[in-house]
Amino acid sequence: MFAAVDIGASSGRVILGRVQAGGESRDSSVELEVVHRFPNGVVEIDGGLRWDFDALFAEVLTGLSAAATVAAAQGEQVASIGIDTWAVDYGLVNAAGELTAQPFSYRDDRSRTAVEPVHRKLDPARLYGTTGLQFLQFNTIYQLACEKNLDGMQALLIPDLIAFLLTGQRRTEATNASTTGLFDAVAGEWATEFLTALGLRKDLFPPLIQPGETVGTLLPEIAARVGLPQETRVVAVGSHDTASAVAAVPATADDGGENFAYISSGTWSLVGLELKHPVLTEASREANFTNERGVDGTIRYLRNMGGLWLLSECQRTWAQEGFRPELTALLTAAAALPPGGPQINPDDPYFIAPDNMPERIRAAVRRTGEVLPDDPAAITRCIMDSLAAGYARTLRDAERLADRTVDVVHIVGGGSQNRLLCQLTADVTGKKVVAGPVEATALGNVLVQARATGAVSGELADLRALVVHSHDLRVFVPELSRL
Ligand code: ADP
Ligand code: LRH
Repeated sequence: MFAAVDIGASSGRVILGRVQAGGESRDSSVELEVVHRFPNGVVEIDGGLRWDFDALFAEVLTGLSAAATVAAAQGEQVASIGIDTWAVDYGLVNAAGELTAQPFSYRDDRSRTAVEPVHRKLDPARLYGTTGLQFLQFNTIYQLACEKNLDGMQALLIPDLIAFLLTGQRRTEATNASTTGLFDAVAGEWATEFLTALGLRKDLFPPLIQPGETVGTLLPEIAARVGLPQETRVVAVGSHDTASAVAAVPATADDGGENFAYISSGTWSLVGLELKHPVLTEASREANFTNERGVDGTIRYLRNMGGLWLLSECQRTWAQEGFRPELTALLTAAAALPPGGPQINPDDPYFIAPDNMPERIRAAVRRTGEVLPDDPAAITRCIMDSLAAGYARTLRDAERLADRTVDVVHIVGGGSQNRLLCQLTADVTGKKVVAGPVEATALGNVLVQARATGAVSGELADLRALVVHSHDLRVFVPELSRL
């Protein structure tokens, strides 16, 4: 069995994965069992929006203990551990190996003011030509420019920081490195000239490691604490959660081979294609597409779009006002409203910070000259219409920029349970939508571990076939009458 530590911006889980490889691929399967779940979110610490990393790491240990207990009860062992989280953010570790502060969240506003100074040293066109990274004000490169003192420090991306505390080994996993703005998309190496240009040490980040390689084995004190043998390996997976999610997109040869698109739908919506080579054209930069690294050296050609953060933040505000609608009931009420209502731009940086989201959405609609009632169902519908319209625009751009035709759109992650969003996406794109699995990220994490330990073999397509065999997927076809 394999333990997947998967922490998103809204929640984390430790999941046990069991992989069975049959002689025929249809006899193979990958099953998950969630052994520990915990909430996550940004918190105000020392005057900044940060992640309570110490609390998250304690949850990881609790989860690994649970994994050890559950596996042992079934007469099995945890063969290895893989870790994935959201991208971009990092913790600073000193020479003694101590985390010097709780890591800043990308939702903190500090990096906005660092964009211009960085661009004065490194022209955005030059940056894009090498990194292929979508401009987002919180990319690691801008966050690092806010650091006052990096002497003797190393920056560890969040999954790498967890792996370091478990094993004592410092590495930077490549799929997540590709979100820093300091990674060469073609060479697959650090863009050291950019580190130098910004006055950063070349060894600010630890050396790269690829998904499937071993980070190390458990430190004795960690092994004792969680009840796992010290030889238990931490294996690098697609440690950027989106890389693991895309690795488990249940695309099949029936989807027209490579003619599938995906939407990894959670706090953010990651909307795009899997390519063999990056697209670094000026047109691609203007459309703000990213070329992040996927498992097996693939390119995740996508746009990071606004996501269900818009809704979860509304829910948080409504709860503070004493109104706690059940999510399914809210979505049903939103689905009953007529189409053609007002829309917002879900990508507007105006929505990044946590603050009265319903009012911010209504204000954004007012600026378009329309009126959105102060009613949770209407606001929910506005979010869903806006997301679906954004998905359609982005997919059209992706097809044009990468010269691909998309036959089917796979929606994975928490948002794949949102029937309204899935149906609207089918309606507005005019394409078949296949929803699920919810836990694609953990599946991608487990499958890469399984392949690393020899439990399964093959290419990404073979790993994806296991997902297709083991999970129920829901199909949505366009209902043009609803538009
Ligand atoms: P992240 O990894 O970014 O934390 P997830 O992939 O876990 O995000 O997705 C979380 C989102 O999934 C929630 O904000 C919510 O909108 C959506 N979601 C969760 N459960 C359901 C459900 N039963 N029905 C519809 N949507 C759901
Ligand atoms: C999704 C995600 C996304 C990044 C964002 C910071 O969880 O990793 O791919 O752009 O968080």
